[in-house]
Amino acid sequence: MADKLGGEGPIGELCSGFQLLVDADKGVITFESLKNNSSILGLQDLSDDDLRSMLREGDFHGDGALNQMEFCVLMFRLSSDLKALGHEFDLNDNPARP
Ligand SMILES: [Ca+2]
Repeated sequence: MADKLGGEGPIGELCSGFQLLVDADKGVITFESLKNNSSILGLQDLSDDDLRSMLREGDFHGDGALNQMEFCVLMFRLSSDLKALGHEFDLNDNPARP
């Protein structure tokens, strides 16, 4: 699945976290699934409020959950924020347009 969405680049890696956090029954990331699986991504130190604001920030449609596209966009934005803080992420290795 992640292969189809993002290939091998950093975007694909960012999106692949979705599979770790998704609520298998609902097919989206909910507050509960995020909280239950947060330790997988090293997010266990985040408070409930932090997790909620993460969901809010990525939730375009206002349903309180993140689908895969919303999660990818959120992760991309968070990684861009990290980049701004001085961490290097190579997000420009997609083939150039013809
Ligand atoms: Ca949503």
